Amino acid sequence: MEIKNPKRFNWSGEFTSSMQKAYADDGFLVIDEFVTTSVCEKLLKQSDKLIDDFNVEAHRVAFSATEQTHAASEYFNKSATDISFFLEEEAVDGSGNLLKKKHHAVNKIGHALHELDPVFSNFSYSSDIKKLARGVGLRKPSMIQSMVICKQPFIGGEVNIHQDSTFLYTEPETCVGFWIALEDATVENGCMWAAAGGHSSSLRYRFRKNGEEMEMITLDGSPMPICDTPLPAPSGTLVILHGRLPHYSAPNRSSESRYAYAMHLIDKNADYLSDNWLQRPKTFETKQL
Ligand SMILES: O=C(O)CCC(=O)C(=O)O
Repeated sequence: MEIKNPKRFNWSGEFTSSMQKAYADDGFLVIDEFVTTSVCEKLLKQSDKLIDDFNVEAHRVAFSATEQTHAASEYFNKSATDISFFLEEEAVDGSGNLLKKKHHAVNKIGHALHELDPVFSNFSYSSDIKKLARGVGLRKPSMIQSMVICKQPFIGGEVNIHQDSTFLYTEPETCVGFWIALEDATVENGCMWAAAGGHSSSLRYRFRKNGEEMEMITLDGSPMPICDTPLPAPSGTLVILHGRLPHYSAPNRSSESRYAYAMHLIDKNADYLSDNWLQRPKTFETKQL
């Protein structure tokens, strides 16, 4: 496989025509120094504070209930409307006991940070994010999901190859991911890899509700294109990912964590399907982008 280098841009406050072309050609856009060091530090500090307040014992009890998979899927569904904590697979033993300190055990925090946490909310609804959302073609952008992905040292889990529209499906498809490196993401600590141009191929799967259960249905059984482009991202880099773009990240076996903040947006003009996993009651207040 020929390894490609991503095109890289800088943010001048405008979504330029060359950015538009790169996004249309590749299905991703890498913008260096999009977020200042001090803002990255602020978001990291807030992530740390959220983990400080995370009651890991209550979490353990909930997950050691008799119906383990049921508890896990309830916890996952509920995370649409709160700030939940998911643990690295290698951080817990078979009985749910932590094998690591909690600050080194959390895999991800989500999925409503953009609405519920003042620090993340302030950042997520900034004017630059609004401008970019329009730049990538969302006419009525709506932030639907947010998460901090921790990729802990030594045990940071792999994120399997996927297309984001699999999980946040609209008709027509409009999902776009905004991913920000809060720490340096390198090939060594599990940066993302993408299939350049792979957003032009079909959507392979949908993850959807079927009654009380979730299921992954195949829409097109052909293999995903090969992810030929590593996306190393010094802290502060923004990576925009088209909803159809195949991408993944490898496990982190290095001694450096790789914190990132990811937001997923859709266009409100499209239909957000009622069988998507992430559902919010009408009473849940969402801000306007
Ligand atoms: O941060 C990662 O490793 C993966 C993130 C991702 O796949 C996404 O935001 O869609």
